[in-house]
Amino acid sequence: VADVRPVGWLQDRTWLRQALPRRTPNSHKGAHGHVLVVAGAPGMGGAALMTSEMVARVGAGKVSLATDAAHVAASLTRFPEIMARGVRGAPDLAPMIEAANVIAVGPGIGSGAWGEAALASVLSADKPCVVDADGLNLLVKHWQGTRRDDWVLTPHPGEAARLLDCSTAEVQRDRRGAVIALQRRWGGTVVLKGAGTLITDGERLELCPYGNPGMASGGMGDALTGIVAGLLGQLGEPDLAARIGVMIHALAADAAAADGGERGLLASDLASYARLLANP
Ligand code: NPW
Ligand code: AMP
Ligand code: MG
Repeated sequence: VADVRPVGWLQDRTWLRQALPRRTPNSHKGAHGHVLVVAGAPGMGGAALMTSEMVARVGAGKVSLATDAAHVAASLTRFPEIMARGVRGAPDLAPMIEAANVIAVGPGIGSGAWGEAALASVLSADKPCVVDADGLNLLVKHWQGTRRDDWVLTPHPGEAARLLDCSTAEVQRDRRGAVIALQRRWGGTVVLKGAGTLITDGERLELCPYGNPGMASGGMGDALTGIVAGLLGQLGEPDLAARIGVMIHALAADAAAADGGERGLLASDLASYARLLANP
């Protein structure tokens, strides 16, 4: 793995315009990815809504949400564009997985039977995916030894410690070593979150110099998962989606904090800024 490179390229609009080209005049929703979000066990409906909103706001053509039935009405009220369905188990989920080309799994799925069954269905489908939050905790429990090229894992330092079987303090003492170790152990692209987020696919290692402590609030990570999955649906390249997604997320938070301050910054506040940044 090369040395950490600070990323300056997001402000290079030419580069970003090439990476996120304008839609052609005759483009249609089928050409921009159908992302399935699997999120929100009982009590965690907010995680499901924040993740799926961001998928839509960075431009995915279609967004489906598989969640606990109790969250469907709230989702339809807030985001009628999102196809939300209450799922009880694998038979409900299978057709939704089949219809999607990218899956985001984990925010608020809990560590119970619902989350376990949902993650098993997603991983058996062999589609590019973003795994976050409780999805990562379940990897530790049931999928030791699994490596995939086509997933993006987005642990915060606590989740990273569980994935590496060490303490959060050890992860934070050597974040570069930790993200490299995570990638070697689990494969794919790994995003180690927290101030100075690191991203590696095993070859390139990048540091996000943006973001602010206002982001230390519930739901921020769920928003990132949605942004990365929405970009993955359009770009098809996990590493590129992760790198651009992390930068859009952090820069959106910086813009929102510049407008209203860091204290009280909400994950939902990022949506309109993320949309602007996704249209370079
Ligand atoms: P410590 O205490 O330092 O050892 P958890 P969660 C550490 C859902 N949500 N720097 C720290 O560990 C999520 O999607 C739903 C250093 C901390 O105590 C998940 O599915 C919401 N350490 C689920 O809740 C909104 C850091 O990790 C521990 C760190 C549980 O997720 C909220 C916490 O991690 C939430 O998103 C850092 N930067 N960051 C909703 N509205 O529905 C974290 N740690 O135990 O995995 O709990 O992250 O809250
Ligand atoms: P999560 O802990 O999963 O909700 O994710 C929190 C998100 O906010 C991650 O993308 C972190 O990188 C970001 N974040 C949290 N605290 C900070 C901070 N102090 N500076 C920059 N980014 C942060
Ligand atoms: Mg999280």
